[in-house]
Amino acid sequence: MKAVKKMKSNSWDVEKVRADFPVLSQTVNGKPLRYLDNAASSQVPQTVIDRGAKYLREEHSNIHRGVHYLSQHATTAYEAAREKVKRFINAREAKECIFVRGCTEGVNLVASSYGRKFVSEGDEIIVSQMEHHANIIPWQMLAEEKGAKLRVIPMNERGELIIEEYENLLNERTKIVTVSHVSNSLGTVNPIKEMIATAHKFGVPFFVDGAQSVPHFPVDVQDLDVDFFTFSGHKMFAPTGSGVVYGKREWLDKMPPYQTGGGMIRTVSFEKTTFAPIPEKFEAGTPAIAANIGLGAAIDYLNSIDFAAAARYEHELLEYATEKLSAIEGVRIVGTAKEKASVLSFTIENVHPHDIGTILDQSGIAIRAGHHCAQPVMQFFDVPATARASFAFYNTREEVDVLADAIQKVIEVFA
Ligand code: C6P
Repeated sequence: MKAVKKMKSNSWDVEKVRADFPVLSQTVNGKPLRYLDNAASSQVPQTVIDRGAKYLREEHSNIHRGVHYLSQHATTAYEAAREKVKRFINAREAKECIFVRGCTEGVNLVASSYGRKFVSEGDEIIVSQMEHHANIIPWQMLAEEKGAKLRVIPMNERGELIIEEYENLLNERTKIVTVSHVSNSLGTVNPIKEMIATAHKFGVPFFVDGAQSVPHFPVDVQDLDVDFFTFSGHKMFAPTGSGVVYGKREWLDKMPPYQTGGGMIRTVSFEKTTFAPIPEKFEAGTPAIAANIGLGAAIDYLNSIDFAAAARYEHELLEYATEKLSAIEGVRIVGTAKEKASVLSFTIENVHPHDIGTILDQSGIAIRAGHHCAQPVMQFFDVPATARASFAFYNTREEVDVLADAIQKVIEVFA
């Protein structure tokens, strides 16, 4: 095994951080687990596990409904988590942060609710060529339903959006632009602040799919001036079933409910129903209480570790991995944008990505292989699938070395 070089970010103590994540210390197939599938789901620190367990053991009850002790206690914990989200993304107010099951539900909520109110026949919706299916299909269905048109921002061979083409797509028929902050299949970090400013010149709101950005660097929704922003808890060290869609109040107040039922009304009669204000208007039914309290605990965790230093460390790790894999003959890196985060997609000549994933698993290395729910990206690069290593701040150079050695062995096996 190659020697582990010292990281440039000497402020980051990766071994100390790894000790916070119990899952990382196990062996898989007789080898130490090398968890490099963070873009699919990141791991959960002990503090988040403990917070979820405490809720289930001592506080479990429904929220916003009961006058009894437990219900009030759970409601307070749930709303405290919302406050943490507000501070984490720097929303103007906590009420602009709506809890959802995850990013997919966040996109569906806005496409359905904003779309019902503001999109009509002949209107246009701009998406990008590198979107996850979750940020394509809800808009595509909306367009079909309304007789509107989907316009697509193309990308170049490096996997970067062609900004001049984006500017040409904007016009008086554009009703919304929706782009991922970071591509899950390529790792490209899109220049969304500039793109948002351009859309606003046309009076057009901007939706950002932040599933792959929020876990990797600080995000400030006011600084971005973004109209809607969504992310999933399970990719940012929180449990599955947690997530947020942020929206500016000026939009959310005007939008109709997404789902209806208990917890989101002011009055109901058989003649007419009136709705609660935000955020309740968008939170019908009993939510994922334990998961979202866990999301609050994950934010506490990120606040406790110097997240900015974590982001710098992780970025250096990605650069190191890119260098190592690029040096292996037969490996093609898919997605070579100048600005990237976390994700390293690659193919190996004459080896199907699923075989790469299966062979690496035998060495305890967890990566993802497939189309990553981004088939238009695969079509653009003319590959059926890619293998994808994706990093978090608890990964190490040694893990990258083990990955590179294992890839070399795959190549030798198929030679
Ligand atoms: N990407 C991946 O392995 P959900 O499933 O709702 O938590 O997130 C959907 C989603 C939306 N946008 C982007 C950019 C994403 O990366 C994802 C989830 C996982 O890449 C599962 S396909």
